[in-house]
Amino acid sequence: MKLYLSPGACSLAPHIVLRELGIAFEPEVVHLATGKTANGEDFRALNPKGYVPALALDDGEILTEVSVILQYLAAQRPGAELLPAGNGLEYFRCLETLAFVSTEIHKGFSSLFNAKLEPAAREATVERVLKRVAYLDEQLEDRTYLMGEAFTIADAYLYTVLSWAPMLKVNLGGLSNIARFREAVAARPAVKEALKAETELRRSNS
Ligand SMILES: N[C@@H](CCC(=O)N[C@@H](CS)C(=O)NCC(=O)O)C(=O)O
Repeated sequence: MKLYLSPGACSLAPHIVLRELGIAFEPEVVHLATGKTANGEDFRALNPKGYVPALALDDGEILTEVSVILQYLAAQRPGAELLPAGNGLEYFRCLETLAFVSTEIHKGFSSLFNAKLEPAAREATVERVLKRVAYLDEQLEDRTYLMGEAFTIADAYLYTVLSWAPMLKVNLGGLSNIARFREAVAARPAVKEALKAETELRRSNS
């Protein structure tokens, strides 16, 4: 497999999950501004959406959308249970959380990257995103990870998007369960490896 990524972007979530699952993959940096990959490939020809992440499967198929790539990866190693097994409520709870992170938090943060956002709209967006993050802070009151004591794909996703908070000047101070969650995720060996690899990829591709 090949993961098309941009260091520090939402592609960090599948990057973490690939390492959590021990799946062999090749990282390929995409220069989003030019649409070229580090190898000089035309990224938009591979993925007309033009954004990362994109996962190239061994048969040449390209899979996109963070939440779907994460589910695909979890399905490759069902025994690892990064997505609760079966068709029970736990499975749907995890998908519910994944959708919440994607549509309420990822998309909220994404709009703050828009330099043309007017101050009032920015303020309203920050307020809305913080309300959503505060909801997760409450959920995390009695647990280490979003679904309980087991790390899941939803945690990799939430950790990734929350890592943008300082850069976007979103103050997560006061959300103590979120702070504990971020520390717990950051301490995982696969997460440390992914962050180290992305730092090196950023350096070697700048
Ligand atoms: N709906 C997509 C959004 C992906 C996305 O927002 N990617 C950002 C990086 S986090 C990106 O590549 N932006 C550049 C662009 O849109 O051209 C998903 O969930 O995967």
